[in-house]
Amino acid sequence: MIKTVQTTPYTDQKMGTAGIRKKVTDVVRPNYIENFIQSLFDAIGGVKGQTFVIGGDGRFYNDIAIQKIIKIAAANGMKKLIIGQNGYMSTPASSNVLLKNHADGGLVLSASHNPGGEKGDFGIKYATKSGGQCSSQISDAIYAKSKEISSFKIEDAPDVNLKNIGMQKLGNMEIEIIDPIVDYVEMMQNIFDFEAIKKLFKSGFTMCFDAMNAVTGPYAIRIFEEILGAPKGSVKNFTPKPDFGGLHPDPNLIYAKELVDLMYSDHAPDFGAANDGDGDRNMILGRKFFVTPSDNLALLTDNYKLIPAYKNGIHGVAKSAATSTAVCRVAKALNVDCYEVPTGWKYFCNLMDSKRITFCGEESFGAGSSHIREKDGIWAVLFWLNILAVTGKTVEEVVRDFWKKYGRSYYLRFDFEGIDTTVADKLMADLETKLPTLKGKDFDGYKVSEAGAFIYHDPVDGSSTKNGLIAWFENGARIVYRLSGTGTNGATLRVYLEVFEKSNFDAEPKKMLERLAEVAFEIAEVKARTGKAKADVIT
Ligand code: VG1
Ligand code: CO
Repeated sequence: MIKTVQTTPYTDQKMGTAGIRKKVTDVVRPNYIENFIQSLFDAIGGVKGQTFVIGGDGRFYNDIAIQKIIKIAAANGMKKLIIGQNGYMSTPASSNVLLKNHADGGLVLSASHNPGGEKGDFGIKYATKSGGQCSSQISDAIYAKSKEISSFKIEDAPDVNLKNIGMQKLGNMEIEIIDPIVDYVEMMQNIFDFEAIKKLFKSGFTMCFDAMNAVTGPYAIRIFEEILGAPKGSVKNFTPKPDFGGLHPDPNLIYAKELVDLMYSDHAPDFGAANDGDGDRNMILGRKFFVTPSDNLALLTDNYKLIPAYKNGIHGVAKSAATSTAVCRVAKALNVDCYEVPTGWKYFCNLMDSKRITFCGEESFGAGSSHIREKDGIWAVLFWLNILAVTGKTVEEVVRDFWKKYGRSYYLRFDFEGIDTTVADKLMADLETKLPTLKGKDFDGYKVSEAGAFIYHDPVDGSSTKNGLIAWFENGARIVYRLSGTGTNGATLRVYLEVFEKSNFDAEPKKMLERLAEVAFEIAEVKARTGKAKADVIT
């Protein structure tokens, strides 16, 4: 039975860098999810006769939100939903299922790397039939609808059982519960040399994969332990938990502490990796060695020939503007195009669809390729295992060889969190006016060569997007400033720093970037405006 329920709009249902992200306490307000989903369906012209893929990272409220969405979809005439078992599906797996089934859209219930639990965050990512997250034009249309919504339609029915794989029905809508890992494994087997990696583990190679109590645990157990033969126990924190067991599922040196401590200890395995809440980010470590994400993208690109799926050649590459220039040097050497886009995976999608690029990545621990339209954490881990299996090198040797060939970009990101949004917006606006006036100014050897807003012109759809501000220096150094679009607590100012070294490879990034950091904070008047003398998080 279909009910039409009267509702009043919320004014904050605007998507950020990757979908809508809110505090759980906001999302549990009456009809919050209902309003958002009905606005989404209305904004895209209805979903009658369509097929959608739905999953989530298992965080708190995943189970409640998914039932609401199922019932609203049925009431809006959706033909079919393909749902991950128990309502779980990683972001990359979801993109794969969407593309494989030629579905019309996809929803991933996730706030990605943000903390979970009752006091944490909740979110929803919306992908179109391209397999990638919707453009800002579409999210603007959803936002506009959400501000004028007056009713939603919902099927008045008991909750759907999401445990049993197979077909069922809700009203006229078909529901197929799938094991999303099966399709994901098949895709990975078609990309990488599983036999070579099996041999690597047979020879005694050891690894630790930290799933951070999030969605990739079961994928990692299946792939690394059961199929590839990594010793039992290689995958840690593998049970998805609604609060991620208290972990902050952001795979970096700060939040993946358990893994980092192990990898820097004397009984470290050969290889360490972690994924984030929804499985699209990766962190790679060797014994007492950390691979900077910007280097990671560049390195994977440089080694593409070792991977069966790419050995016959790649199109170009792309990076977000905030990511270091390492991959640009590789692209030049390989004689392929290198694109620079705003932050957010959606900006890579047109480039992949038009076969302009094969690989892309971001400094925020994201890398991926055109096999899907999302970044892919386990893909990056398998890429590394494949490289190590074929070359017989250690992680550190691979990176050092890379630096020898291309030089090293020392890179760090400084986050100033919880800033008043008005203060942050003013800081950025004033900085945008100030930066062009600094051209030619010398800050102790850092001479500004160019400075201003980063504006991306999409070569495929002709749209233009402004994202962040950049200062370039004559010695190759760069500063990028932008405000985060995934936070739920005031504004976060991100300051990204990079210096390039041709031969000095053994310094501490913090030391190498010390002066540039001072310059960056001074130019933006961070302390005077925010009261913060130091960054809250440095990654
Ligand atoms: C952050 C990262 C960005 C990433 C986005 C979504 O965005 O910086 O690179 O694409 O998160 O990733 P922001 O606007 O906070 O800087 V995920 O894994 O959170 O979906
Ligand atoms: Co994520």
